Order: sequence, then C-alpha cells, then structure tokens
Amino acid sequence: MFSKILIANRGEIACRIIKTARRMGIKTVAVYAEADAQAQHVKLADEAVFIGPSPASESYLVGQKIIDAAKATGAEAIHPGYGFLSENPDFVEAVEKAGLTFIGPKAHSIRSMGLKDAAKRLMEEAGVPVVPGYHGDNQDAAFLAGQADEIGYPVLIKASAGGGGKGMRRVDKAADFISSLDSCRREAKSAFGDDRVLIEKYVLSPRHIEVQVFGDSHGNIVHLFERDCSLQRRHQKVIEEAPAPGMSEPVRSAMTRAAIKAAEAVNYQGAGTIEFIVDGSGPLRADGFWFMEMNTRLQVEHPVTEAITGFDLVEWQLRVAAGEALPVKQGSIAIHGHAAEARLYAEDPAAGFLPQAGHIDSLEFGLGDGVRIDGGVVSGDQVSPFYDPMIAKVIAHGPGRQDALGRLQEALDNTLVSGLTTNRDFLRALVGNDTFRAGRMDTGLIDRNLERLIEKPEPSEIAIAIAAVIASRIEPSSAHLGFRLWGAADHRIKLLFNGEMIERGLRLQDGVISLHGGNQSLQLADILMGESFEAKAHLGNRSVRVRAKICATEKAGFLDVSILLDGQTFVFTRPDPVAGDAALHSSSNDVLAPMTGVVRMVLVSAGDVVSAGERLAVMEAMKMEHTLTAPRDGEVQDVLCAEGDPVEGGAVLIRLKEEE
Ligand code: MV4
Repeated sequence: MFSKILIANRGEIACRIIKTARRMGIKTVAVYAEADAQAQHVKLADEAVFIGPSPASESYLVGQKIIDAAKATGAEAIHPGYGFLSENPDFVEAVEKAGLTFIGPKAHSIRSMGLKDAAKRLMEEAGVPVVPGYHGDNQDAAFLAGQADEIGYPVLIKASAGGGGKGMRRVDKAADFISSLDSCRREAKSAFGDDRVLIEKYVLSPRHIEVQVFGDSHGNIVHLFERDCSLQRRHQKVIEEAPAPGMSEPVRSAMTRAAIKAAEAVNYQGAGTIEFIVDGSGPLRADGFWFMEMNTRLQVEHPVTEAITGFDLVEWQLRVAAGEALPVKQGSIAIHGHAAEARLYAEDPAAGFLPQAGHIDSLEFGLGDGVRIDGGVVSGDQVSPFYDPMIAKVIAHGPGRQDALGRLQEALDNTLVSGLTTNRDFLRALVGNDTFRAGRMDTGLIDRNLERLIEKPEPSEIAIAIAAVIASRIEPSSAHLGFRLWGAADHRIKLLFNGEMIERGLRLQDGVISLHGGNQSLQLADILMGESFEAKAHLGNRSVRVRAKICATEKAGFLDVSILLDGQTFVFTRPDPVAGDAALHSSSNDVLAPMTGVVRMVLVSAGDVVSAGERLAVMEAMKMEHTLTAPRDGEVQDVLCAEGDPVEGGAVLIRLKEEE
C-alpha cells in the first residue's frame, strides 16, 4: 500500500479522500490555489502545496504542477477526485511517465470511452444495448436525414465529442432536421472543435440509471448495483438514490450484466460508472435500457452506493491502484436498504439557480440516524466564485425508500445555512414531491414542476416574532437587563423580508414578550436562547411550543437574522440600529456589553484617541456578532476586557476618559 498520496482536487471530494486515507494510515498531500489557502482540504491534509492562482486553468487543471508537487513531497500516487484532471488520459500518461501511480483507470480505457460514436460502436460489439440510431462515419447531411427517417421521429442529434448534455438537439419532424443538424454542428465545432454527430431514436420519459462498476489489475470486475439519477436540472444531478425505484430482479440482472460487459470491453480498472438511458414511460423492462456513456472516475454520488453496500469505494480505489485484488467477490456484494443523496448548493433557485459566492456565517446540518454529510466547508468559510459552489452532500440511509427519503427530508429540514442563499428549500420541496415519493420520476420532473419547487413561503407570525426578539437584542431570561437596556419596556422593530418592510411593537414584561402590529397578536413565554431559540407561543386561544435554529450576523450596521422554523428558513434584515443602543452608550463614559457573551476582538488600547462611531470591540452572543462603537469623540482610559473573555450583559468593557 502507498504510504503517501497526493489529492489533485479540492472541496468535499478532497476531504472525503483524506478521511479514508487517514483511516488506512496513508499520509495525504493537498494542493491548493490562492482562493483555497484557508480551505478545509488544506487544513485536513498532512501537507499542502500551493499551486498557483485561483482559476482552475492556472492551478487544479495544470497537470505538470500537480506532478511536480507529488515529486516534491514524495507522494507515490495521485488521486484525481472527480472533475478537473480525473478523465484526462494525457494526464494519466504524464503521471505514469513521472514514475507515479494514477489512482484511476488506464489512459486507454478513458480514451475508448471519450468519443460517443466510437464508444457506442465498441459497446455494440461487446453486446451492450445501445440506443437505436446511426453512429457511423458518414456525415453527409442528406444521408443523416435519411437515417433519421429510418429511425423514426422524434430523433436526437448528438455531438460525437459531446457529453453531459452539451451539443444535443431533439428533432420532432423531418422538416426541421437540416436546420437542427446545422445548429448542432456549429455548437459542437465551437464547444469541442469537432462537428461530427450521431443520430439516435429519442427516448421519451427518460430515466437516468447508472451502474457502479469496479475493476482490478488482476482482471476481476464486479458491479455494486445501480443508482437512479433522474432528478436533474440542465444535466446537473440534484438528487440521486440507490437502488433505483421500481427495479426488478430480471431488469437489474440484465443491466448489471451489460455494465460488466462494458467495463470488460475496455479492461477497466478502478471505480467507474456505466450510464444507461432508460424508458421510464412504464415499468422498467429488460429491453428498455441503453448505454449512454461511461464515467471513468469516482462520482459525486458514490456515497449512496457505499450506504447500501457497506463498502468504502475510496478504500477500494486505493487498494486496486496499489495492485491489490478487489477485496470481495461479486457474491459478497448485496443491497442493504435504500439511500438517497441531495446536493446542497450555494445557488439561488429563484434567480435561475444563479451560483452564489461569499461568506458562510453559519452552517448547521440536521444530523440523525442514517444521515451522512460529505462537506468541504464549515461555518466561517468562503464559497469561492472560482469553483463549483457545492456546499455539501446530504446522504440518508434507511431500511426502505420511504425511510431513507424521510430521513433525508428531516436532515434538510434541520439544516441552516446563513449568509448565503442555497437550494435547501428547493431540495426539501423536491424530496416532498408526490411523484418523486411515488418513484415515478423522469428527467423532466424538475422542469415541469419548477414554479412550485422554487416557491418561497411567507413567514408566519411566530417566525416574525422570533426575528423581532433577536433583532431587538432583548435578553428575555433576565428581565432586569431588559429593563436596563431599554429604559422603557416598549420597542418598535423594523425588519426587511424579501424586500418588504415588516414593523412590529414589542413589549417585555415579567419575562414575557408581547408582539403587536401583525394581523394576530402573540406572546412568547418561557424563552430560552442559546444554540436555538425556544419558547411557548400564545396566539389567541392556542399555545404552541416553538423551537427554531437561529443565526444573527451584523454586517455594516445591518443585522441579518436567519430563522429555521418547522423546516422552513426565513432571512430577515434589520435595516437600522436599535434605538436603545445609542442610549446605552451616550449616557456615560462606559461602553457596556449589551448581553452575556464572549469578547471576540478588542480593537483599541488605553490612550487611543477615538471618534464617535469608531469600532472599539466585537462581541459574540447568541451566535450574533455585535460591534461596540465609541459613543462620542474621546480618549480610551481603560480596556477592561480581553479577546476570549466571557462577559456578563451590562459589564463595562471599555471606559472613556471623563470629558473636560
Ligand atoms: C437522450 C435522451 C433521449 N433520447 N438520448 C442528456 C445527457 C446526455 N448524457 C444524454 N442525454 C439524453 N440523451 C436519447 N436517445 C434524453 C437525454 C436527456 C437526459 C438524460 C439523462 C438525464 C437527464 C436528461 C435530461 C434531458 C435529456
């Protein structure tokens, strides 16, 4: 076995590989670009090598830099992860030429699967079902139109060099064929520098089902069953699961046998996936699936296969690359239960799934039985605009499909990401979709239901109340402090939600907070604030226990308050400072801790001359960053706290010199 490997990747997959390597006693070397200097994979690895500017084309995609880093650190093998250099046969050869081991297939296997038409011909020869169509060398337009007539409309024109959905045109009638062919060729030429195409029968209601295969250098090839990845948007997978809903033993047996034949045809070594397009218009049939492409790498969705088989696929990759035989025979690989994975992204579904970059103020996952999180970022990290904005994969495993989906739903319900817009709500809606729950999905499900899936709920009065309490900075558990902070016990709070201003009156009395101004008045009693916000809410004649995850972050005088209540996330912004703050500061020379918390930063020392509004210190309380500013121009007389100090609400932190 290797004693040290280099991981030519970043984010969650780099962290994932490090975890297994560490368990196996293998040292790891991370590589990182400028934007990733503070990234988790760099922190987790035993060593890290800087490889250049942030754009991947100048760092993670430069094979020579990766190879140099491996040589310099004495790594014996390179794991490419997925994406980047993982399916680049020239890189594989360069790695081997440098005397290193590529943890993945041989260059020739990757090349044989690289071109669609050649791969299709190869698969056909190997006895793997391929979509009926024309995938020969004749590229004459009139000839191809004739082929389309023979296949029967609708047909699909696909770029031979394409993949992942690029360079495809669906054609519904003969009259449209030539113009679609022309535009497909233009796109293929500019995207791949190769304008050859193939023509296929268009499969209606397609499902995407793929089979995980694994080969070793001793000629063994096994499969680890299938995954259903039909829930996609713009050819990006959103939710994957294993096994495939509705899969019967005869169909599974035919599909996995075809997958093994495909892998054998290219002498496959390592982890690979055979993708099939499947007729999803009715029950799955043994003659209703066709080879689409082979992914010659470990895939993003591999954890669902790990969950149902109980094997660590990264461990297998390392063993196979080191020359060991596969650890088990086909007969010892069985399906245990059901697993589903959702990809949590920093993106805004309402804005056309626009990728989001920025600071993650807080990241809390809903952990539970059978739930696994594969992540690459933690609270306080940055989602970089340079790379794929995936935050984490949430994987749930259970005895049956409904158990797994229920656990996935619960995990998503209890996941709070603050500071960035994510697709969490969209994923929740998708997991709750009836058609998906019934296992009757196809690749068009998301687009057909898009409007409902991205709908944003309005906040309940309880959610508004919690946000108002947090924004007002009342510490309800200590009434005297509330009194001291507020002077009067009444307060008006303005909150922005989704561009709309919400105004409420708050009154604190005997530890109970009453809220006025909404269409319902309500009281919050028995309030507990800590990691979460708990209270008993009274609305009219109803009373309910409320439990919410909260995160509040101050940014340039604004306060962002994220509330996770009953599975729904609401983000409010308090646009102006609480009026009480000024009173708190201006009446004396003392700058007080507004609530019990921890001093995070002290920005001045005794003798400093400060001007009104200047930042003096930063506190953290109730997961909220709180900046303390100078109440007036003056000189700092004493600093009575230090970074890391726990302080009581009302404690004097900084004292200004008495004014002359
Ligand atoms: C197809 C098809 C229908 N008929 N081929 C899209 C990605 C690429 N790998 C192949 N794709 C498709 N090929 C035939 N003959 C429909 C798709 C397709 C699709 C396939 C899998 C997952 C999502 C998809 C979304 C739209 C279209």
